Amino acid sequence: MIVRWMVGLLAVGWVALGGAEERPVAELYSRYCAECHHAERLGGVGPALFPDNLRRLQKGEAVEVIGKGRAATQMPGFAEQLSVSEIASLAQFIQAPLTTIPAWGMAQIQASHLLHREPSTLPDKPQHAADPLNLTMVVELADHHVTVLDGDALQPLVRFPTRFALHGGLKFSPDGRFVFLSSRDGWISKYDLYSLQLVAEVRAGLNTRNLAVSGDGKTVMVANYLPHTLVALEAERLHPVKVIPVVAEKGPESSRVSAVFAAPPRNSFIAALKDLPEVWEIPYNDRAAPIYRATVHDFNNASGEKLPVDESAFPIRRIAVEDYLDDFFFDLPYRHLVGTSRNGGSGQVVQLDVGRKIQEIAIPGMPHLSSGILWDYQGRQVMATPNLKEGMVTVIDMKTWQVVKRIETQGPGFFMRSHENTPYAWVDVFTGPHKDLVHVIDKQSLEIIKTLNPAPGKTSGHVEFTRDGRYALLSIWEEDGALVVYDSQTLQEVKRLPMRKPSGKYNVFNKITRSSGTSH
Ligand code: DHE
Repeated sequence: MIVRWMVGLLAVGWVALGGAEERPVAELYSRYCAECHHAERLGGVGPALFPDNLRRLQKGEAVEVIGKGRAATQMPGFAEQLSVSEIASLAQFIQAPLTTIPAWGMAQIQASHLLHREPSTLPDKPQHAADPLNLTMVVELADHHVTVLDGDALQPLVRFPTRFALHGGLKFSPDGRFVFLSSRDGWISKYDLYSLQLVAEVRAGLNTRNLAVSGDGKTVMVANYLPHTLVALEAERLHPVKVIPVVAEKGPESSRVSAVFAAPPRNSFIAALKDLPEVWEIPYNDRAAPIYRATVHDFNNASGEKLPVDESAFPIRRIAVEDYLDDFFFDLPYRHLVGTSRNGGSGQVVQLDVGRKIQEIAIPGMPHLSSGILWDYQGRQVMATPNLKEGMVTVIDMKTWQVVKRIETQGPGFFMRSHENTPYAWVDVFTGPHKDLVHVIDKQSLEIIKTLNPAPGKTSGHVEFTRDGRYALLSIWEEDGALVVYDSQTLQEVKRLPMRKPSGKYNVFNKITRSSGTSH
């Protein structure tokens, strides 16, 4: 008996020390990585895994990430399933070049285009009785659906299937009639909120980050990790207009695009680049930002085909910055951008008209600027951002760029929201032992006045408000989750609707009026 116990103990120790027989790396990859990163390493829910795409990965970092996971992403640690040498083999495997990287240029994008409904045949009035500006889209990740919620009845109006794994905020046409969705594997969809049907779809990339709709409603810009491109689509039928390769001005280096945002007062798009220390501004008409250098690149796809586009369309203004900026926040006139790198530490304030950094802000941890919000505080405007690594909300004065307060929370948070008609700002505790908590912060005292625990033990996160700010809608972010409706004044629960892993929520009115309490 004792002998058997000792043999068992030795075997466990042997495995823990990495002495067990190593499984072939291809088998490990398909068992542990392919589901999220794609069988051919081209990316899916997780990014593509090959050297061109992983240039910023420090030496040894791959081993660390495979073993321990990556904070603020869906990447878990595999130290318990894989031996030390298996982790090392996988880290080496993903650094080996791919034999073929599929082309995804204009020809492929055009070929993927699907027109489900000719826009000229769509009705010109809503075909339902709900207030079209008080609809809220709820993304349900468990079974890839969107529920369209009637914000007055607080009841689902319709639920429609989406492409696999939507990510980033849903975006609306300026009049709020159409909603645009992007999936991590590159599909862009346009849905009509009058007739409640899909209009068009196109696959703009292989691994996509997000999309932005221009202030004039004519262009949809898509940010891709793979290939390293921005893709302009005309917004009516989603036909591709231009593929913009994201390359260094002088060198062969190219970059993934972390995200693209519309800056309507500037008539431009602004893109965050993951692998080049630059911010790109891309004007979409003549009244664009005053200073820019046009650097339009012909795009040649794998077969060398030249695009039939107006070369002067979408010129690129490059703004050099001191670090890679992965994540952005803008002031309301879009004159300033606050950017941070995911490596964390500090934020840079870039004045967009002059095109240079004007200030540094000390923000420890990993602020999640794209979830930041604004409000008026003691006669000035402040922004507040959750933090993906630390239990804190940082409140920053938008004029002096000084930190007004660091509000301690029960753990790292992902999302923050408020509304002009409520005195409170809501922030979740998205990860860690307190992932079931949501804090309510008084916007004037900057104190947490209540902490909600709507479903003990279950992840609660991401709040959106109804059009009038009367109700706050909170996700219980679980397979068999729910949408919890709170009275935003009394903070009492009003009702609970079962939903399948509800994630982001987007109210048409709050989004198209660019409420200061919502993300960009
Ligand atoms: Fe997101 C928005 C980046 C992981 C859910 N996320 C955004 C935006 C960016 C971003 C740049 C703003 C774009 C926009 O709205 O147009 N997200 C990143 C990352 O870099 C990160 C940390 C790693 C990654 O895997 O890409 C990341 N994000 C996640 C998740 O793991 C989340 C929680 C689950 C998921 O769906 O993948 C997630 N991100 C979201 C949501 C929004 C979002 C729901 C929109 C929030 C909003 O209210 O606008």
